[in-house]
Amino acid sequence: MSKFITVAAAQLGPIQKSEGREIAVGRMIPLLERAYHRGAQVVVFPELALTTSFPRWYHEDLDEADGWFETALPSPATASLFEAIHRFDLTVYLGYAEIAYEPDNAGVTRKRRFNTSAIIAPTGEMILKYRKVHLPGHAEYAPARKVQHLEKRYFEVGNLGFPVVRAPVGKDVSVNMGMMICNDRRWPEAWRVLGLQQVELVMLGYNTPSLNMENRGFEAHHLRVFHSQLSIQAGCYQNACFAVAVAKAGTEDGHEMFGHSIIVNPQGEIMAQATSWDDELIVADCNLDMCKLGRSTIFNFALHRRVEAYARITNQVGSEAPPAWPTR
Ligand code: CDT
Repeated sequence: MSKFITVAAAQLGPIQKSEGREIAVGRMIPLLERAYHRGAQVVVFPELALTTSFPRWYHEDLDEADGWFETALPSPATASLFEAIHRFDLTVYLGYAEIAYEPDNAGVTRKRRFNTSAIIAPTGEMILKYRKVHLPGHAEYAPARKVQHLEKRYFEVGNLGFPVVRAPVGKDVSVNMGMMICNDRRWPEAWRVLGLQQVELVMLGYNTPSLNMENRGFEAHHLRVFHSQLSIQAGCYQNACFAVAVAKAGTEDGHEMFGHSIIVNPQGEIMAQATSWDDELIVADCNLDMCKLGRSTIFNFALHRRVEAYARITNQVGSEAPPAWPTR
């Protein structure tokens, strides 16, 4: 018998700086309801789904930014979201900014900040937590930029690796689920670590500005979208998994982010794509048995991987120039 699940990408339109969690949650609950009526068992929301994409705003004192972070979930502001998750019997990916009091590498317990996502069970329990590993942007205010991207200021590098969990989804199916957050999708290493754990469903939220300020704001819009989709489609194909990749889209306080949320199958094909830059639900039926083909043939890792040739992947961070020819 085939293993089918129905998944939904719950794209969110813009959340303005002045809008609190009650606005976001008030828009997320109807999306959950629509997902339920369309037969979905899994719903994926974007990165930092409860607030505006706040790393574009500079706070000199980090503690002044605490209002953007969650110290507990559920909280009074998110309780109704968790109730809806329970009411509609859904498994949900939620991206949020997290403050945790926990030991650092030196063993000192202190206030730590992460860009986090969680898979929440229909009971409201947290099935799995992930903290973003690939933090883009910069740590200090950059006057030359039209848009700041201060993730390196507000967040520490995630310390949970790329975990995968097998958990029930709906009534009769268990699914190997893993997570990424935004910039992670551009890194094949992240996909492969998930693939090595036989991930079947990658859930991924993003907030991607339409302007590439690393390139003084210039990069054709279609290329911004192309690179996002290329990365996700390649990741799914090369690791024989599905992905639900979900944007926060539209113009937040004058700053544009592209949408194009997609659901991708293990062949790398786009099964569904959002067409607005607003709140929008897209749904796809996924036959998890499709993951078996790639995993047992061209990407049979046990048979074909050659780790002895990959040492540079984990021993080296930056690239090195090759030797010039002739070498004598
Ligand atoms: N949120 C996030 O990770 N966005 C990055 C672009 C940041 S531009 C400095 C992304 O890869 O989409």
